Amino acid sequence: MRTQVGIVGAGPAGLLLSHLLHLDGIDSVVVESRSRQEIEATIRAGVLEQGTVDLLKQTGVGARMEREGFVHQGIYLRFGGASHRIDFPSLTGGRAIMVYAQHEVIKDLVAARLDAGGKILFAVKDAAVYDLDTNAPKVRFHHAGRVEELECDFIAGCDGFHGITRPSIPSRARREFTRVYPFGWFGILVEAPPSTDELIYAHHDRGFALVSTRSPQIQRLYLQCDPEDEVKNWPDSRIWEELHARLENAQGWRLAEGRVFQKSVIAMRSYVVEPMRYGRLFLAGDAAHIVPPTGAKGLNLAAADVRVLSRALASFYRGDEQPLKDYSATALRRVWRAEHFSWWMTSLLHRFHDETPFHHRLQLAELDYVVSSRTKAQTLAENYVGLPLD
Ligand code: RFL
Ligand code: PHB
Repeated sequence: MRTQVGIVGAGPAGLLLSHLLHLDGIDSVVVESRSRQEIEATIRAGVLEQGTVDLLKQTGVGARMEREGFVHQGIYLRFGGASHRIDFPSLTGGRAIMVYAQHEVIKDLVAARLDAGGKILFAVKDAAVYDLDTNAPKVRFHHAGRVEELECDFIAGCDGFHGITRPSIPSRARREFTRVYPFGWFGILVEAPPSTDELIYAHHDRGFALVSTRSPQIQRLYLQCDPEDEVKNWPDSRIWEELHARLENAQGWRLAEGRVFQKSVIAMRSYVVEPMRYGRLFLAGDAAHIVPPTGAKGLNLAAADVRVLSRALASFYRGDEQPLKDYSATALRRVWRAEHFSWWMTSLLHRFHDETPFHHRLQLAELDYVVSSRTKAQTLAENYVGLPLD
């Protein structure tokens, strides 16, 4: 098998890259270790930045999102017993966010690729990449009982944080930056009506909590937990007790309960590898960087990476290699901005087990500043809706 760009991983990064390359007339093959059913059912992100929304619309994969997604014009920061709204359009020149689940984006992208005759190989085994420092890098894997070799001009490593492409870069050719947080998130999906019109990020003595949504019938809720915690330690009664305690306040707001039908523990980490390239292997999305979910940036960063990469590859095939040479530096600039924002939101809103009363007061002072200074609120808003892609 031969293609121009071999893409490892059919997450948002790999599928969107394949779609954008196709629009530029560039051929690609996506190899994915899981089944189509699995990737279309994995519950992850929910918030799309304005730039991601615009990109999906402009490239013809935004129709269902426009019908079924929810535009939110702000978020609430809740602390000290009161809620404070951050209004996005007035702080960012009219920008907003879209609540639309990641697996719905995946379904839309898979459908678009397959309708256009695109090649996605699901359920491949033992994928490995070779000859990265030559002009003919290769992906080898098992598929449908056979060993296959895909010869490429370039390989895109879009296989997430636990993938095989990043570790294929010799350790002397990469530098890693990591921070692991001393807490995780306990996430649930609930059959219940919405309790709020916009997301609530709550700072509380018992720990952080977040109220998000998926549809008028399904709500997505998170609460800070021990990173080693397990689902079996959280019967529904304990979940509701914690959520009520962390979210409800004297203003009379009440959280609607419902049937909990999905529970999971999510680790929190910040991670960046530099550079995002080795020879003819280019990393994009979670394969190259991880952010804690507090800033809702992961999927959006993946989209921003592949937009830069698809354009750079298109330039290469038109005879200009410079954008490809600049890919890592261009992408990393946005990555580090999002890393900072996600770290800041996380540090602002969570309880740290080793925190002193002094640190706690500093958090409250910072939160108060965010909701009382237009400049500070604007910093949060412009990062949350996402900085312009260009
Ligand atoms: P993905 O989505 O992990 O996709 C990688 C794909 O590669 C496949 N793969 C392999 N394929 C072949 N061979 C191998 N050896 C392979 N190894 C792996 C995998 O099966 C998979 O299909 O990475 P990608 O495309 O870079 O996308 C990144 C996003 O998924 C991630 O950043 C977001 O989900 C993060 N995130 C959020 N991001 C946002 O922008 N907004 C949010 O609101 C948001 N909320 C979240 C989140 C992540 C969460 N979790 C579960 C970590 C909320 C949560 C709870
Ligand atoms: C979600 O709806 O899953 C979600 C929303 C906001 C975040 C993280 C996750 O910051």
